Amino acid sequence: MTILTIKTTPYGDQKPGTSGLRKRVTVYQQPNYVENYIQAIFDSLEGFEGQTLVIGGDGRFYNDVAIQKAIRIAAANGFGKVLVGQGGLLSTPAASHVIRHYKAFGGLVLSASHNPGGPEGDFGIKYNISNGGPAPEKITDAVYARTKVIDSYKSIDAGDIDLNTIGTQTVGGMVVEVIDPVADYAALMETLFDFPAIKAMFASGFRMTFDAMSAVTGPYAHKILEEILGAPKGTVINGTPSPSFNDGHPDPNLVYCKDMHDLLMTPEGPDFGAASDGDGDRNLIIGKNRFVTPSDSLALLAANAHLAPGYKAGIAGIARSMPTSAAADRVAEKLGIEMHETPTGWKFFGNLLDAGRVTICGEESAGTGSSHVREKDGLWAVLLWLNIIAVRKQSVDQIVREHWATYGRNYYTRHDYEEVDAAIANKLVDDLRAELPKLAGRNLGDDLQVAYADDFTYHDPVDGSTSAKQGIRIGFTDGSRIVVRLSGTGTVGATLRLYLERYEAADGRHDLETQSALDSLIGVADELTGIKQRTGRQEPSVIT
Ligand code: G16
Repeated sequence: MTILTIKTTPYGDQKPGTSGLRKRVTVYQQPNYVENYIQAIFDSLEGFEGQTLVIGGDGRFYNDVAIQKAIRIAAANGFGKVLVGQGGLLSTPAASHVIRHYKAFGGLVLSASHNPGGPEGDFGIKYNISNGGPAPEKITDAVYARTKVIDSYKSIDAGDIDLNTIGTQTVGGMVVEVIDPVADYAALMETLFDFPAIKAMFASGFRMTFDAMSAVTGPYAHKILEEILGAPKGTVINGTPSPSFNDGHPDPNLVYCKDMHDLLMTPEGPDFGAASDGDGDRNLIIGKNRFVTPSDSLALLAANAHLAPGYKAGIAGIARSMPTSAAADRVAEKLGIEMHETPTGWKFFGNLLDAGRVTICGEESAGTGSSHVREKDGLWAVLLWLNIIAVRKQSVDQIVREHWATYGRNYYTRHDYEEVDAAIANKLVDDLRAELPKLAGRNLGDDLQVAYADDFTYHDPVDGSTSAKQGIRIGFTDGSRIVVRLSGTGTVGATLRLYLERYEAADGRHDLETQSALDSLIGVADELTGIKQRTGRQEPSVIT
C-alpha cells in the first residue's frame, strides 16, 4: 500500500458548531474540504494507531462519497479497523452504541441532522469519542485550530469499498467490516424496555403511526416496531431512507409533521403518533388530542422511567440544556436526585453520564436520551413512551394531565427567526448583553419583575471546565423566563432563538393555549430585544 501525502490549503470556515461541522453540500464539495476536516480531526487525536473507527451516516446526499474518502484517510493514518454500517447507514444513536459496544477509539457521524438534504441541502461531519458521545470542546477547539493551518492530508491509492455487502474487506492493510446497522441497536432496546408488555398492547389493538421522514430511522422502526413488537404493517410511514429525504425537511416538529398532528387530533386517528429526524436522534411525541412538548416529555419520561426494566432501580439524576423548561427540575426535586443545567449541545451531558451522576438527559430541541448511549435517541424516547403507556394503561393525554396536576405546568414555546442577517443578529445579542446589568429588579410588562439577568456560564462539575456565553437568560420573580441565543447548527446567516417559559402551579390552569398563555412574556421579549423591528420580521419563521 502506498500512503500518499497530498498537499492542501486551509479553509477558514471549518469551525465546528453545536454538533459538528454543518455546511451546504456545495461547500463540502469544494476540493479537499472533506479531506482537510477529517485529517484535522485525526491530527487532533492521539493513540489511535491500530484501533477501530466507526463510520456511518444518515444516508443523505454525499454520505457515500464522504465515507469512501474517510475510509481511505483512516487507512493512511494508521487505524487498524473501520466498522461501517451497511449502505453507509447508522443512525446517530446507533453509531454511539456501536462505538461503545465494540470499544472503538471513536467514530465519524456523517449527518446534518434535521436539516434538508440533497445536492442543494446540507451535509455534516461530527467526531465522537470512545464513550460514544460528541467530542468535547477541548477537542473541537483543537480541530478548528488545526483546520486553519493544515497543509497536507494522508490518503491511500485504493478504489471504493463495497458498502452494500455485510462482511469484511481489507483496504490498504486496514480491515473494513460492513455491519448490519440495526441489529446491535435493536438488541440494546430489548434489554431496556418491557417488549412483552408493548407487544401485548399492539396485539390488543393499540394503533400508532411512526413517521421516519424518509430518513435513517426507517429500517430501525420497521424492524423494532413492526417485526419485533408486532405493530401492524403500515405503522411506519416514509420508512425508506432517501438521499434527499424525498425532498422533505426531516425535522420532526409541528410544521413538518402537521398532517400527522392533525390526524391525531381526530377521533379516527391512531392512539399514538411519533417521528424522528434525519439522523434518528430527535423525537416527536403526539398522543390522541395531546401534543407533548419536548421539555414536558423529558420530565414525564424521568418521572416514569422506573416502569421500564432498564430503569427499574431508579434514575441517578437528570440533566437538561439551559433553554429547556424547568419541568424536569420539579421531578428531580420530588425524587430527591441531582439536577443539572448545561449549555445547548449533547456533548455537555457526556461527563455527567460517564460519572454516573445523571441517567436521563433532554433538550427542548426534541432530544431525549439516557445513559444507554451518549447521544440523544429518537426511537428510545418513543419506546419508553410506549412502555409507560403499556404499563399505566392510560392515554398520553391522561398521563400528561396527571403529571401537571402533580407538578404544575411549565407553559413553554420557542420562536425561531431563521436566516437573519448575521450582523444584525450578533448586534441584537451584544446590545442585550450590555443591558443585562441594568435589568435586575426592573418591572416589565404588566406584572413581571426581573429576578436575574445574565449570560449563562457553565462550570462542568466533573472536569472543572468552564463554557461562557451560552445564552442570555432573563428570569422573573414568578418563575417565568426569557432566553435568547444564536443557533449553532444553521448553515445560512444566523438563526435567532427566543425561548419563553411560564410556570403554572399544580392547582393552576393547565388548559390554556400555549401562545396565549405566554402572550405577555412574548410582548416583553420583543420590547427587550427589538427582534421584530431589527430583523424586519413580523413573525418567527418557526414556532415550536
Ligand atoms: C443539535 C445538538 C443539540 C442542540 C440542537 C440545536 O441537535 O446536538 O444538543 O440542542 O442541535 O442546537 P442549536 O440551538 O445550536 O441550533 P441535532 O439534532 O441538530 O444534532
